[in-house]
Amino acid sequence: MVSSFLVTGGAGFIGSNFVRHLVANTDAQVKVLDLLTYAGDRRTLQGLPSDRVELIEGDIADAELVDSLCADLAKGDGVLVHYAAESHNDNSLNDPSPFIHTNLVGTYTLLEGVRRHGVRMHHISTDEVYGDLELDDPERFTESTPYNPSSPYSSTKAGSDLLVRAWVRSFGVHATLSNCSNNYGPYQHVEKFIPRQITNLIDGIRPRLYGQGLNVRDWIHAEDHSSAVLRIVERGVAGETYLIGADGEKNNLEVVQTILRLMGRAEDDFDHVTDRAGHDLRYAIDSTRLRTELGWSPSMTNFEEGLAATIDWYRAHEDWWRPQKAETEAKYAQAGQ
Ligand code: NAD
Ligand code: TDX
Repeated sequence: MVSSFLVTGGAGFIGSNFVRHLVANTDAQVKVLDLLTYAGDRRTLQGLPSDRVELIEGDIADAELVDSLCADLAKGDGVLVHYAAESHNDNSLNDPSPFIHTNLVGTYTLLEGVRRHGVRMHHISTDEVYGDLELDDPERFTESTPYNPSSPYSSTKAGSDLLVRAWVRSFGVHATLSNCSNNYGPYQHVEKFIPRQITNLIDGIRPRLYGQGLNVRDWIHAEDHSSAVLRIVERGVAGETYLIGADGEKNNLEVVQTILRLMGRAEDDFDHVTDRAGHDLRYAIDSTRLRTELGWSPSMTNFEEGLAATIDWYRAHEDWWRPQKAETEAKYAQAGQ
């Protein structure tokens, strides 16, 4: 059992879900390193026990800070789990620079910290590094699919994965990697597809579908992503990559129609808007390796139930998302979206 974790990006969407998962399922001490960018919020960690979870506000590219946190981790045989990233494709099309800083320079800085202090690391990545699939492609992404990223976001995530692999091979760093499909659940920023549409409907605005809505995403609940990451930390083989997915392929039109139905609206009550530049057509994960080698399986496999619970969460937590909503919609309006 791991007794201490340093979770980068733990005040963001998936990282904070992982911190909650650790608190509920382990006895570990958790430090969160988070810069609290527009996507991070200390209120996301509210209610967690202060004797187990500590938030350190700082940049993963701050070498001195990272060095001292890695030195602390080394004393307690702790593990660094790296979620921090600039994570939104649309933002990366407007301004790639923070993506270069955090996803590439930040990951490099962490790798040097764990190398210096002999600390274990798990690197969180995305299925987008593999590019996209045709709608009728019978193959899904596997651990051996070649990298072929499309956007500034996915190319910097791909670069961060390659840095981790190089530090494993060249310097013997003890790291594992995972590439997960699209997450949904509580605490996701309102810029992302599902929370944007739910909060639009709460505000009486029609959902906004890019293009024809035929792009396919492979949805997994953030809680299942967390259980998979903990399983990899506990049983994964150093140097290896595991793909995480829950067989949840849906096109965007189906998702919008399900949200509309669950929120009591007509299924055609949405607008088509300007498509995303370079929009990836389809992502799909084959997670056989994680299931057969590490015995993991997802538990929240009923998408409609998970979506209904997520809608309930956004209805009950308007105080959490409201401060970001107007600014986010103003940015989309400027882009014709
Ligand atoms: P998010 O944008 O909600 O959260 C990112 C967090 O990182 C924020 O709290 C932010 O403040 C923090 N951060 C940003 N730059 C930082 C820096 N320089 N130093 C320290 N902290 C910094 O992102 P998310 O959706 O929770 O994604 C988390 C991770 O999971 C990312 O690595 C992302 O690539 C990966 N991922 C996301 C998805 C998805 O569907 N959202 C799917 C697969 C993988
Ligand atoms: O208003 C919208 N309308 C719309 O049709 C928005 C915000 C999005 N979309 C479409 C674009 C995508 O096809 O919905 C799909 C999902 O969009 P996002 O939520 O922006 O996610 P995506 O681009 O698929 O990337 C997500 O999954 C992989 C995360 O944001 C990444 O961090 C992760 O790596």
